[in-house]
Amino acid sequence: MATKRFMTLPRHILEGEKAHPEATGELSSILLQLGLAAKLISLEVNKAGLANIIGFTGQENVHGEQVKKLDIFAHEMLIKAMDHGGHFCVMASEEEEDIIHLPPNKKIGKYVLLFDPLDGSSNIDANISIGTIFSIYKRISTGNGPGTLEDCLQPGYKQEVAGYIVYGSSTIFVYTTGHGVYGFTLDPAFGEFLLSHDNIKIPKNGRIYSLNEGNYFSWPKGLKDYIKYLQSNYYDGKPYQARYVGSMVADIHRTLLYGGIFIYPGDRRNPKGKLRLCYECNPMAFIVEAAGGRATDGKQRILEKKPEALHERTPIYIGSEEDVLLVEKFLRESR
Ligand code: AHM
Ligand code: MG
Repeated sequence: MATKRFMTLPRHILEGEKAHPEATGELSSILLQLGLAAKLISLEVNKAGLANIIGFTGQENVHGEQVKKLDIFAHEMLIKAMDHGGHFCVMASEEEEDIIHLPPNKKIGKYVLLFDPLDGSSNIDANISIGTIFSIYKRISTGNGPGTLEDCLQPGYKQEVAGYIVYGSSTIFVYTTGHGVYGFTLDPAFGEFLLSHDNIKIPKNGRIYSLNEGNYFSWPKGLKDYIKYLQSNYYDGKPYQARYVGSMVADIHRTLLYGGIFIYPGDRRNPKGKLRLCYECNPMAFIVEAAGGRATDGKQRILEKKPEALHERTPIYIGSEEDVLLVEKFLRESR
């Protein structure tokens, strides 16, 4: 291995591949393309504050050109970056109702790509962190033709790779193949992602809980009891802390590094919560589990849920193992 101090994302991916002689190099090539797309989306996200000057998104800029909304830009950028390598048979995006087929003239491959191009995009105007989330599966349909909806509706434990990119005070690319979670920070001068978070392990428990307390009165009783328990107890001699960005990638990134729990529950008004199983919860659960954490919908492991529909939602309790086990106990006891 090269010295960790100058481990770029491409180098890390290629060295990882060398360590697995059976690897075909396809996943490496996919990850390299995703890294490139991430840089291009990051550049555009960084310009978001200039929207008033160079033209509001969704409207014309001073050059008379149409400026795309950032989430649409990210959606189209990912498709453009990923549809020509010959690796995928089908894709699906949170921004599109149906599965996305490869253009007719492109080679069809054996992988499936699911992504949320720009999660938390309602935060853009306030300069709050947002992110891209992705998941890669192997196709289950037979033959070399286009992939199918069933290819996209696989349970999360079947993911080959999952990752996210957080566009925050810096841009960070985090991915896992299920063995080790690695984070790379984009050096804007150098234009490359450098390994900054080697083999991330989520703490066994943490001091921070993260959820939208505005929905308190609709929560299930077990969740109310759990939060009250945290608020009336101490962690390491100090009160528990509430932190909620309202941008899942940022909230999960913090949870991964500092420990604690992130929750988007089902409640009286929305029994399945808000977050999407295929685009948001499965990839985050795969990453958090690979880092030693836990993710459940309150009754079942997220990664074992069989999606019935592309845009299906699920409650999620995710983070440090002991914290998730404890909330599960509260939920069980109140049923
Ligand atoms: P989006 O996919 O429309 O961007 O919504 C998802 C976002 C998540 O990033 C975040 O965790 C959640 O919505 C916040 O929802 P709420 O404002 O209800 O707390
Ligand atoms: Mg989203």
